[in-house]
Amino acid sequence: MTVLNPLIYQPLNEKTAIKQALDLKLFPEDADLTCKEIGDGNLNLVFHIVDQKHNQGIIIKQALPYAKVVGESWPLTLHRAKIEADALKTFGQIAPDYVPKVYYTDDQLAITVMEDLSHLSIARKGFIQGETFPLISLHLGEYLAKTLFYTSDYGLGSGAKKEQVQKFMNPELCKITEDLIFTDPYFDAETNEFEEDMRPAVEELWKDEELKFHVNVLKKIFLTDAEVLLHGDLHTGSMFADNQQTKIIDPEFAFYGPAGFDIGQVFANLLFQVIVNEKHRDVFIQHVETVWNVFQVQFSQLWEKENKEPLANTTSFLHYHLAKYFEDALGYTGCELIRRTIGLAHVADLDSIQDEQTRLAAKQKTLELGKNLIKKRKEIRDLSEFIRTVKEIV
Ligand code: SR1
Ligand code: MG
Repeated sequence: MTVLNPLIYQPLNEKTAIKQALDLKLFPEDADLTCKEIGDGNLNLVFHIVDQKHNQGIIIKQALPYAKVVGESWPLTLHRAKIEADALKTFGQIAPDYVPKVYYTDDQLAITVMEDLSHLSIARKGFIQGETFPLISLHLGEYLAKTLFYTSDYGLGSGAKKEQVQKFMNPELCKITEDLIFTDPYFDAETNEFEEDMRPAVEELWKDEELKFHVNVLKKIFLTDAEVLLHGDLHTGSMFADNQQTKIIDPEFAFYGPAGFDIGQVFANLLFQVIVNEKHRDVFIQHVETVWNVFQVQFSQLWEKENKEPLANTTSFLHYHLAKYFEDALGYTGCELIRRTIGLAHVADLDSIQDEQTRLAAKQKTLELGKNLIKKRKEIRDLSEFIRTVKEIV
């Protein structure tokens, strides 16, 4: 339940956001500040403040006490702003090249003031406009290897890791994921959204007992396997990129969960482009391959060099982990493909397709691929089998 102190918390507007920036002395005294609210996500306000005189900017992100995508009828904890700020700081220490700098945080106001990344594009928007961001998969593989290793029992030591598990308890945001990814798409829930023409495929999915069993297993792993500190919402709308740089933003869903969840969300959101982007299909298949290959190599190096558990440092135990992460990742890839197609919070990769037949055909494929990956994740034993499964359906 969200408890607000109205004397302290106030949603900012473009004027008060500028005042906040001035009070914090984040700009020179002679700055000429303009501010625009640019938040286009599902939950928060985002103010872009620019000093036109010195051509410098900052971002002030503020959590709203409700989910913006639905409205005030869906109250949501402001504590997520602290989780996000703490996660940005943790990930920023581990993988500084890939995380925006945090300049200031205020838990009461639920604000995080951070680096202006407006020279980059949101990866999803860039992809839809025809960009491929050639280095993004290498960067994502490295980001995943570092964040998932250094926050684990093996990278941190079990005592320090337990302190982190406690710090990143995030029950309200986890519940959103539990409902929207693992529950609602599998029955006739009010939150679901799909075209009437999709109904036969959706009703078939609701009746698929084998699929629902596997989704329950994946949900159970999500609920109980506190392996690593996850970003928790690692889709391509949470990434800024250009041809040289990648920055990962928005970790308000961060919590200790199964490593395969972040990897699976990355796979799924690249696979939307594999499905819809005929021109660059091979590039996006390569992106999926690179994410896993780079992750695997770098995670293995960290495992061998930095492992805090002497007895755990064996090749067979490393392979046990990589196999588990891969299997889980395939399952979570499938869950993300399905929820973004028929659940709440769709993706523009699919919904911006103007031609109805093309759009519906793409959605049939995301559902088909999603179901296959969830059910067959134990049989798909390596990357080449994964890519073969993708190609068979696409
Ligand atoms: C009510 S929040 C809906 C979705 O937006 C966020 O970005 C997460 O993906 C969440 O599931
Ligand atoms: Mg987000």
